[in-house]
Amino acid sequence: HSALCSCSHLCRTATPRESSNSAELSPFIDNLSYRGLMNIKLYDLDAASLQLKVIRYLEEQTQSLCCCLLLVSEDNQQLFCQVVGDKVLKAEISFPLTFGHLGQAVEKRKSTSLQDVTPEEHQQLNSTLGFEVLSMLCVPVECRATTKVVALACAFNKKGADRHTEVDEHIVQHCFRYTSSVLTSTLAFQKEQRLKYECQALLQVAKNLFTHLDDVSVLLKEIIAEARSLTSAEICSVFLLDSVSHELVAKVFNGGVVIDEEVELRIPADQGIAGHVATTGKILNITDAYSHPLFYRAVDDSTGFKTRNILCFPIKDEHGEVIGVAELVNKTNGPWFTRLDEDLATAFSIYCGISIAHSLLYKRVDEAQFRSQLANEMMKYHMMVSDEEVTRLLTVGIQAVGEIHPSFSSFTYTPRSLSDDSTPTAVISMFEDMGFINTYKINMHTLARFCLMVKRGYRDPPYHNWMHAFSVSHFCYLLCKNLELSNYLEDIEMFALFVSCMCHDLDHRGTNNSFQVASKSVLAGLYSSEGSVLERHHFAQAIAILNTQGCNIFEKFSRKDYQRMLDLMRDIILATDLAHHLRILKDLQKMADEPQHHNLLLCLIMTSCDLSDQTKDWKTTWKIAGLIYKEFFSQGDLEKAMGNRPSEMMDREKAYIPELQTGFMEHIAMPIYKLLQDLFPRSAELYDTVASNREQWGRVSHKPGNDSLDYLDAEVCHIAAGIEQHNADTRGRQKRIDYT
Ligand SMILES: *C1O[C@H](CO)[C@@H](O)[C@H](O)[C@H]1NC(C)=O
Ligand SMILES: *[C@@H]1O[C@H](CO)[C@@H](O)[C@H](O)[C@H]1NC(C)=O
Ligand SMILES: *[C@@H]1O[C@H](CO)[C@@H](O)[C@H](O)[C@H]1NC(C)=O
Ligand SMILES: [Zn+2]
Repeated sequence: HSALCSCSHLCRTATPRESSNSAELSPFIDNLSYRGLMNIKLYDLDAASLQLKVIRYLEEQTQSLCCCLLLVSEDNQQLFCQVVGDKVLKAEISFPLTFGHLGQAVEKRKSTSLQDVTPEEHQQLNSTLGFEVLSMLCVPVECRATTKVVALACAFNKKGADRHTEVDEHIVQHCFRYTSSVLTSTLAFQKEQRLKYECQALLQVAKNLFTHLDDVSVLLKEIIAEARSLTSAEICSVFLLDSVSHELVAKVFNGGVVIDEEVELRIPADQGIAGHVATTGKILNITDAYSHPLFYRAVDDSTGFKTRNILCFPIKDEHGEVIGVAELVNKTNGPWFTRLDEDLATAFSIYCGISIAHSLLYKRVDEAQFRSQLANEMMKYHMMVSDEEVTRLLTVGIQAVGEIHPSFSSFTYTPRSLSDDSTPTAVISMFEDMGFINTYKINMHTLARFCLMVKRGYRDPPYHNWMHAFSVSHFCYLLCKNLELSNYLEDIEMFALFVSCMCHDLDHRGTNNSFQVASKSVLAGLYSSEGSVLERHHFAQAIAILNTQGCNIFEKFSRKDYQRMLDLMRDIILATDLAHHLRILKDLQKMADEPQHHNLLLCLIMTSCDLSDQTKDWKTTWKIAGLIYKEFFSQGDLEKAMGNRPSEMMDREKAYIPELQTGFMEHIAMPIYKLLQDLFPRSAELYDTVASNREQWGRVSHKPGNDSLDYLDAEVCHIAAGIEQHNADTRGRQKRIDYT
């Protein structure tokens, strides 16, 4: 799963479909096909690639022209389809689960064939699939853990026969005996990614809203345009409540701002769907407008619109009073608005409410302090961790570190090899192993909630995401275990280090400090006068999390210790600005004679944790470079879009990665681990690995052409070829290539 291949599109085209040679189908599922099944690597795939593989396997094994998976939605209301045969659909198809016999196949857990469906359903299948369906077999797939039906596996048009057989059914069932759990977990992951994306979209919206706080109509237009695109609605409108006349006034109608007061559309605040929502304050999700008693048909008749479905939600102020109503009409990529859309709308209505209320109150808002308060309010809603999540994390109990991996405590262990899901458990194991839980009497629920909140506080840029924070924290743990840091540092300093590692890049946006200032971002507005803009924000976010109900892992501290803890965290997190590191470098070099200087030592340790990817094997270092430059280049793209010239390192058309990496390692990374080695001779192996990685970069850059790099293993070779290709292109300055 290389960095180069993280784009699933590339992966798909990189695995060409082999033509299936029509080997005779064995009446029994023999060892061979079992092994065939095991040979397709199912882990580490995204949902689409996984489905492609499973479908291809089913097509070969059941000798079918085409197969697909109809997935059952979370709320059991819909079937949806993302992949048909070898095609990943641009937009997923979905239909109600009550849809004829396929719905029954799910409900009754019974396989269905073409003979079972009505001619209308047959017709519908033909037109959806784009070919004449001659035979069909749809087998329900159960999730082994929950025994819920999670999908229907469908095979169409058996080759050389007019129908599928019982053997085919067995093949399908057999296939999912081994793959259903991977399938369900991948789908769950996909859903989580989508939620994360949507949350980020919301935060982005919140950010945009700040710039329009002075003009309520523009603000509303902005809000509704976002709501519309997030939920895929055809039409959108916003009504604000005029409490004097008790009417709803259309401020945005059909996507356009209503400016002309003359033609303002006003409806009584207690009539129709919008009126109902305004009165009850509850969201209304109407799947079939014409059959709904509240739907007022006259508007459609006069405008010629046809309304299929509606999602109408209240907009409330901070005190929960309804101040308006938003209406989304006609879901474009599905039969009606889903549960997910409702969740989005609910989150949205809170955001809208807060910004509208402020906008109405304060005509002009430019005070940084105020904006920051606003951002924090939004943050609180955005980041809520549910009790269930906390309970789920705690039910497994505290895992011993050796159980996570036998070499979990060794410098050679790569924490990034853990799955995202298992990182919170691992963090708790490290807390336990370092004795923090015991020493500081940390409540387990508080700890679990804190960890989940911190994880959630990270966005998803290629490099500065939670996985980075996790691996940095793990390295801190390694130093603690292997260098006996407790001989040098106080307990509370060690604790501050570890928590700071977890929090040190919170809410990083994938762009650097100069970019914040150049783009006049909200953060720059808040902190640019003090320098280290991002680091100050990371620290502020850490404090915001500690201040959130049920998250303060320092709650049992004395007042004095609490203050000490926060001071330490601030100093340590601010030290992650490399500019700070370079400022104190001279002092660090002097420290070898005077290791008692705790503050300097903490800074050095923090920086060595932050750059610790460089101390891992070459393959890891290489992959991480891919992620870092992916992030740099997207900042470069933004700078170009703003009309600025990015620095060479950020410019995908100019950067020569091996040279940049060599420079970085020689001038920044190697001196750091050298210093560490001078202070702690036991850390010598770290310096050695960094130095050897630097050698590797040198070899990449001096290798002429892009022929085989046989000193690397196969996978790295593949990545190397990508970099070589990139470099060749860069040198030739002929062709723009996406490194990632
Ligand atoms: C939204 O529609 C779905 C599907 O009919 C229904 O189950 C759900 O209860 C509706 N939600 C609301 C809040 O009306
Ligand atoms: C809503 O969807 C229906 C059916 O797809 C379509 O005929 C109608 O024009 C749409 N309504 C609007 C307002 O776009
Ligand atoms: C941050 O980005 C700017 C703009 O591309 C660049 O000039 C600068 O060198 C970068 N700073 C660091 C510390 O990487
Ligand atoms: Zn970092």
